[in-house]
Amino acid sequence: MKFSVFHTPELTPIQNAADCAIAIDVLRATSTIVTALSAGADAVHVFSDMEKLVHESESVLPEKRLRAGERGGSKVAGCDLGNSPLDCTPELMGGKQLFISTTNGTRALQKIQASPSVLAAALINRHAVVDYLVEHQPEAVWIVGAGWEGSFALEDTVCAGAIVQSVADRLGCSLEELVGNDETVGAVALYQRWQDDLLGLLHHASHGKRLLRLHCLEDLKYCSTLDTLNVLPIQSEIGTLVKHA
Ligand code: 3SL
Repeated sequence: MKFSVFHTPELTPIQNAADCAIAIDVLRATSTIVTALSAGADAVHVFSDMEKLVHESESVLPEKRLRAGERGGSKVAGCDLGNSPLDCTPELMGGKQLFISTTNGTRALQKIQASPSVLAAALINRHAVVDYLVEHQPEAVWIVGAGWEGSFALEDTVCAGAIVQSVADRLGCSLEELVGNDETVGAVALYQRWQDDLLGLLHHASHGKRLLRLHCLEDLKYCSTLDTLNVLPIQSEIGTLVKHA
């Protein structure tokens, strides 16, 4: 296995060369997708475009669907919910199709959708992602951070580092054997520095600060916790994620 980390969708090569590609948006899209599937959503459909989301979701009965939309951290008017994982309760999600569009996270997923295997990762499901990688051992693994509007995001990079470090630990191999680009070395170094204070790191992150201004401290706490949900979102068809069996 060789890991290549890309900090943003914009920095990800156009020509897909990954056997397995992983999108990360710790704050908060992939944390929300993991939580929605854990809470019983049947599937999550991702869109970068709100109009397309509304149009496509019309094909599902209103009582069977939920629309989630976020721009700039806030809920999009007219949607059932925004992008907080804390809203994804079993009562709300059970048996529903979730249609979601967010500022950056859904774009990261779209960027890698042509890969043979597409996963969504966050700190909360790091363990489930690592289990999959250790079992399947794909040759080239790309990890794409959502970032924020084209810029680097600390929280996505630290999660990439947490995944690579854990794979090295599980396989008992050196990091050198797993590293495919310099960004991967940086991601692991970031994780090694902050692994015992991930919430502290999220307080330094520009998007963490943005969410704190929007009174989302509980979201930061939730999203900074490692390995709490044993759920792996995997793409079943282009743009649709389901719980890996
Ligand atoms: O950028 C995104 O896709 C979102 O996850 C941003 S937010 O955390 O919902 O503000």
